[in-house]
Amino acid sequence: MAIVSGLGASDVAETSTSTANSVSKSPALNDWIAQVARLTQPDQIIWLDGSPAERQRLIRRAVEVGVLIPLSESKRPGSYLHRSNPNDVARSEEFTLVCAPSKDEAGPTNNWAPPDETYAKLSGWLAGSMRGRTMYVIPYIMGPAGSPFAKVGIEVSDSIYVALSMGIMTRMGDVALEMLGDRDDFNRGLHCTLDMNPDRRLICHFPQDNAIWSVGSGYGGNALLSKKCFALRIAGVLGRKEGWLAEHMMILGLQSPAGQTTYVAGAFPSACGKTNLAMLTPPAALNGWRVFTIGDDIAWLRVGADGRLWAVNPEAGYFGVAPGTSAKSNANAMRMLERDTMFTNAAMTPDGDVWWEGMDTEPPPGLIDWQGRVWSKDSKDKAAHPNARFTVPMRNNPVLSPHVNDPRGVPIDAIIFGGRRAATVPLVLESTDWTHGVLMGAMMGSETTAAAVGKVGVLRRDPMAMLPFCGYNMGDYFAHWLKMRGTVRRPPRVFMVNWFRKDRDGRFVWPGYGENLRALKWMLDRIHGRIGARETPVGLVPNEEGLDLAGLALGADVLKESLAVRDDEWRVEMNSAGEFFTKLEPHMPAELKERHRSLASRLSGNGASKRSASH
Ligand code: OXD
Ligand code: MN
Repeated sequence: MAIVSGLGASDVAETSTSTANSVSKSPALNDWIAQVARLTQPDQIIWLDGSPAERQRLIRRAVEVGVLIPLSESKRPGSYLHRSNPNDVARSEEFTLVCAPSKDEAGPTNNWAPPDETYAKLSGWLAGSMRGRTMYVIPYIMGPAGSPFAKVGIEVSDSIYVALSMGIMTRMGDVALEMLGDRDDFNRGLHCTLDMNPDRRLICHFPQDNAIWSVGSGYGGNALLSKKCFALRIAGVLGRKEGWLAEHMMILGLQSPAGQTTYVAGAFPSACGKTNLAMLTPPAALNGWRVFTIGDDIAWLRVGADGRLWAVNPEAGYFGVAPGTSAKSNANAMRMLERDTMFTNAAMTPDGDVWWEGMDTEPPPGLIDWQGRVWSKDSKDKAAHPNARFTVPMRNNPVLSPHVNDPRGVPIDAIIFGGRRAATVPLVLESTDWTHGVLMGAMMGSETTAAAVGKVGVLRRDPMAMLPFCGYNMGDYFAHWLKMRGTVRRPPRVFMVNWFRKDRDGRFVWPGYGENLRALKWMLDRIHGRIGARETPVGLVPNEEGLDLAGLALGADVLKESLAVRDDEWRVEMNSAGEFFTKLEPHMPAELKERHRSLASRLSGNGASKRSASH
């Protein structure tokens, strides 16, 4: 039998210290666990069953060893605070590798290293790395159990924090072993924190082996291998092979006052408000409308028998950004976080609650910052880390969709692409057909956030919000999107949105949050053919009377600015996207280049005849 994980017998030493308390019916899984144990030599092996009693045992242990700090039972029942190593607070894109057989398969947007060399190097680091530690075997399902979308992964980890987080974020335990049965088609995820040294930190993907080896970090996006590593980078490769899409998208259901629900999937880069959008509270003037959450971060999309695109959220919990979450920005999230939540790198109040910047409450005296130091308003550092997170089961969400566990998923009528853009991109822009929609996604740019290590606020091209998560050549990824048009007979409409446009004084033009419903409502009106639009060289925008602004005191100039499409700004945008596309050669699809050229030629100053801007 081929050794799929790349753990060869020669890489491993015999160990007699490991004891397993369970085995699965899958010989391939049992062999793989034995191999990992021989390499890493844990003191004990615990197969997680996913039961509530087991969770309580793990929590007790995590508290004993100081990994979790219990919060006040009266203020945050069932909730805990975790303080990470200060060198390990965000995704490490520079240490994230796609170890496909060739560099060309990984493409120019990924860091690449040869698979054999990488397996050998990591095997060296991992040899004996779990001595004195417990190895948790974490079986999990991505997607609703029994769904044709669902896939099994097994993560092996030396981190109790990872084990507990995976119990929230996935359908974890015996349910996954049952689904796997005696088969061998599971994702093999090997995670070890080693000594948390950034010099020995690497998150490596081997798509050809359906395997991930992640070492040296305990941070969510690096260490919860179900999430970015499997459900996006590896699943993207599987999706290309099998004819579906794995995307960095939230999914929401928008119910009209008449009770009709339309499902929308939206790609936004990390920390750009996907969770807030997916849980949106409609403004008072639009009561009667309701938003229901299917997912807040990842969508797996397949073509249904009806020719529509159907989506599931493969996850079972949310790993969201805490700072900025408040009763005003996301009241549903504040309710969701009232209990049974793990917080990471939030500040702690003297009475055992959590606090973060943007919570819209005064920081209490005696606040303890995310590193455990006493904090005061005069402190120059933030009390909570800007990428402080909550990990919470989706069942806590007061607006969870009743269809979240539907094995068929939900039918998607609109896809939205949104970045964090101070200029150029209007509040909402509609594409004219699928190719144009794919181009909108491919042209996405966004200002960087604290979700990844590095400078914040720098504009970078982030196609479909997948720059850090596309597990293969980005040009081939665009081609896969174009090809989907062949099977999606009833494709969703595609829109671009921007909640983050700023005026000359640096203030946000559009009020955002719940008011974003107005843009969603316009999309629905467009989809159902109820309303016209204004044509611009780069797509369709609302007529000034097209947006429902009931109850919103928005000046005419503000509305105009929100919807403005300026040729000079778009010339810069087109050039910047064009430069990015050139980097993807020779994999950049001709059809997309052609559409990019033809849109650019419509902009004034680019040689084309000036078009009428009104319809
Ligand atoms: C996330 C991210 O954690 O995108 O979802 O970084
Ligand atoms: Mn994300």
